[in-house]
Amino acid sequence: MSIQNTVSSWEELLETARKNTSARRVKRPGQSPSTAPIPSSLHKIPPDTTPPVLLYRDTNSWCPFCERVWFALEEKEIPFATEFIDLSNKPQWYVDLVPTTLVPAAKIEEKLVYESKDILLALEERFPSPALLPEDPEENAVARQLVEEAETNGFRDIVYKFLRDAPADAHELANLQAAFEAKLDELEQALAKYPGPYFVSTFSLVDIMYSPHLDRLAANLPVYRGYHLKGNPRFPRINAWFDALNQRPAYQRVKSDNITNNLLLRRRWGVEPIGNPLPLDAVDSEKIQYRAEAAERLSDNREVAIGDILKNSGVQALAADGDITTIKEAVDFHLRQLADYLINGNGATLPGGRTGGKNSSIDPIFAAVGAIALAYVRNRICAPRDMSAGAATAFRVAVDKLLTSVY
Ligand SMILES: N[C@@H](CCC(=O)N[C@@H](CS)C(=O)NCC(=O)O)C(=O)O
Repeated sequence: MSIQNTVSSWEELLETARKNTSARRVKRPGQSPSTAPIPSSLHKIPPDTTPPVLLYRDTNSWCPFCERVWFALEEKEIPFATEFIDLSNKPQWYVDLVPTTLVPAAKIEEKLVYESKDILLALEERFPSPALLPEDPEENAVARQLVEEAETNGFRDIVYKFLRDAPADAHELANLQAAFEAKLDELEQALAKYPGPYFVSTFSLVDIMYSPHLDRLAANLPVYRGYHLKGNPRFPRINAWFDALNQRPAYQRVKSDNITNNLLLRRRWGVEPIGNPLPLDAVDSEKIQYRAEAAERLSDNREVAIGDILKNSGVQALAADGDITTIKEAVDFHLRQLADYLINGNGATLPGGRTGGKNSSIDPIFAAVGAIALAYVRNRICAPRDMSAGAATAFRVAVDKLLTSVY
């Protein structure tokens, strides 16, 4: 049997994947990012009309402040367009346009607004329904105050100091931890003031202000500080708040996943892990819509994925006489096997390597290329830049499974 015939073709894989998920993205040939999400509300305006909001955000979807604005746009179902700004090489027009030169910024019906908090308030003013601030005037004032305080109460400074600073000794680390816990105690108390899991009696901009930061902390503290926020009995309300947030479809669209957060802290901020990454979320990885979304993304964007692996993973070093034809074939095969496993392989016996069977010989170069390609994409996938957090989790779980059968 030829290699190509042992798993389905890309066309077959894409077709099956699309039958199992409605998730689609726009392709951006030759640009970064190579695909972009389609706002869930875009169908509300006629095709080819300009949406009322233009969001300027970071290319990698790592920016927690951009996440706030995206979260609100999705909650309020406001149609919007996105302009991606490369923060490592900001275009001069952006620097000229936005006084702080930071992302996010937005044009709301042509009016420029910057600073995530101010964008949230401006969106609320222009698109009041569904409301993300309470209707009751008293509670509305409390919520507005909490939104302001989220920027001024020292929360970010204190929590990220504990996460990112390299303390001189155990005493200093203990001080950073104590300051961090005291700050979270304040949030815990704030969450107790109104009935229900949120900061006020309904989901609001206050939750949006805190969510990207608390999510990153919950993912990274166990790995970088050996400290657990999720399941910590000191913070029952924060934990109930996480659970409530996770029920919101808009949050599922915009949030990142634990592994992306873990990798980002090491690569972008140079923080050294002291523990292993969190275990992958088994629930998300088993859901067919996430598995299909991951397979759809991989199949639809395969050319970019394969090109990236060939260029950046190190597999080129295995090419005999510099000829990458067989290397490319091996990468292509293993990625198709991954897409196939995502769609068809939940719980099934693993397919085995290229040859299989105990009397057949394994081609070690073919297997090595497969192992490199799979390990590389596992840590390359970034949620939600490339796919939703649920799909990225399903993707990584499937890769881990396949890596057990490469040789
Ligand atoms: N206070 C700002 C903070 C925005 C911010 O720090 N954005 C970062 C990305 S996470 C940025 O634009 N960095 C680029 C730079 O510092 O030049 C807000 O809430 O919008």
